[in-house]
Amino acid sequence: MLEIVQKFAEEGYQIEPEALELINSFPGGVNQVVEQVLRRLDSSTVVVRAEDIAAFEPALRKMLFEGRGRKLSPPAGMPGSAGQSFPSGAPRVAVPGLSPSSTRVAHSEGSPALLAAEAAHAGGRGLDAARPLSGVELLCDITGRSTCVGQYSDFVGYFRDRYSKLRDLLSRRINARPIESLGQNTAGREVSLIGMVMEVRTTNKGHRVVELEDPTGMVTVLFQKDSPPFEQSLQVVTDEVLGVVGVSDGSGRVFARSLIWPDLQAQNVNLTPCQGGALLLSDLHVGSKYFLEDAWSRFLSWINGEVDDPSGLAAGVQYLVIAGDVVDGIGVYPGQEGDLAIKDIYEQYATAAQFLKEIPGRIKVVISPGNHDIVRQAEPQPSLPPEIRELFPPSFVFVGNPAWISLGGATSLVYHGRSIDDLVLKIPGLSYHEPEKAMVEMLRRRHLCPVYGSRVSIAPEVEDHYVIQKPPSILHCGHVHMVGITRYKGVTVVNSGTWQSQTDFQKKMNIQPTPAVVPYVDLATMKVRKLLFT
Ligand code: D5M
Ligand code: FE
Ligand code: ZN
Repeated sequence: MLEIVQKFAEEGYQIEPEALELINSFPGGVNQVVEQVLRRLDSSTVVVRAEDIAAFEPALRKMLFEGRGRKLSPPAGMPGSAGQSFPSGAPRVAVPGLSPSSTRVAHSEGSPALLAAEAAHAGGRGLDAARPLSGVELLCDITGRSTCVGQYSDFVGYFRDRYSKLRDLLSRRINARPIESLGQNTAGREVSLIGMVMEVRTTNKGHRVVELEDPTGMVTVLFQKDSPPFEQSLQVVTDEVLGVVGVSDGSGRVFARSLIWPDLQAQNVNLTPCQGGALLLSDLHVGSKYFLEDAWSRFLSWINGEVDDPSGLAAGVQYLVIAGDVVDGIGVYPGQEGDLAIKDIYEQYATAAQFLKEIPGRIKVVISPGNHDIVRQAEPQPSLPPEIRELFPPSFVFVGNPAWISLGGATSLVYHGRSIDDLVLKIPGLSYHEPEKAMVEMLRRRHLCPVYGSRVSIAPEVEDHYVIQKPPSILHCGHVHMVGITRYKGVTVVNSGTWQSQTDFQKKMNIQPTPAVVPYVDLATMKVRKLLFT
């Protein structure tokens, strides 16, 4: 019993005796149950109550027995409504994000020179370094668990799960009523609602209108031009789940007074003791003419201790995580053949394996796929298939996209980041040049891909794997080929750039990559440094 209390205390939670009893009543390993409960708890929880455990009970039992762990009522005509199948084929070190321009210093013989790097973890961690965890653990991904076939009912189920998970998070912040209860008797009264955004538009007079839906009905929410939440309402995107407080007119309209995103609590302090350093990479694009082999060699020389390392960081690296686009793939975009140095995708992976084999064996390597990799394009994506994995050293860990992993106890949410394309397009003020800002929007919305059905095709799985139910210590994305680092309410937010120089296509799109720059995260302090191998 005491051990369980201690485990919760270490994660910053108190636990009620009734909840303890419930945990003990599960058949199977208590440790496993505790671990699963901790994964599912929201950081805003202070005291873990019996009802919290009860809410997780079906999932926990399933996990224990199985050995592991309109949109809400869709209108006719939406994808899948006719029952068709879902298309599944289809160092130099610089201060992170805090200083917008990092000074460049010429590197000597492949050794990354150090500049500066002080972005202390807001909450502080490593308070109990006496019991460090080690190793990589996959906490959750889609691999082997995809069930959807793209039927109408799958879409309804998917959106209901998205709604209910996000409503649960918002319910901690507002006490909402069902939309169906907004009858005549509410005219002139203040009401609170939680709904999914069906539509956003601007009226001729410049007011913003948001159509919100919950499982009981729909309502039109008006953000008047001169009202306090008007500016915020410009950031609203379709399919996200929001809270609104406003005045009902009793006939299906609400005049908004405030808008509430699920967001994170003010400060998420993760007290899990972690040690070592993690290198965050993505978008190697091996096989592309633009893959920067020389820079990669400099990186390998550094990580293998073959060059001077005044920072002393190389020796402390324990983890290396790749957030997708390991290879350039084939047929990903029109005319790609002209950009390929290796035209066979298996050869691309074999070459990538050769490059990655050079990483010292003590470093745990994790590989998650992206939109150029050889897995289904619909997300969530499973991990790379066995015939590809066997090209790599057996110690490598292959996970899906997105994936929750633990790096010696620090939770990292790894997502390739294709939704950044949609966020940049839809949210004013965001740009490819500051991908970390788009990633903060994911955290505010507690969702990796708030906009449904745009650039990213999300398979309607039973569960919405994109809801950020518990804040991770690290949110790690790639895809946009630009390094971006910031910290948001205790979460270390990193976009890990690329190893591919600017392609013709990116030139046309005015995308200026920052290749061969590797973010290094010190897991004890959550300080991030940029190592430059350019
Ligand atoms: O994506 C690399 C970068 O190129 C990323 O910023 C998105 C952008 N990109 C990729 N494909 C497209 C299309 N079709 N339109 C606009 N922008 C795009 P990567 O996935 O590595 O190719
Ligand atoms: Fe890429
Ligand atoms: Zn990509």
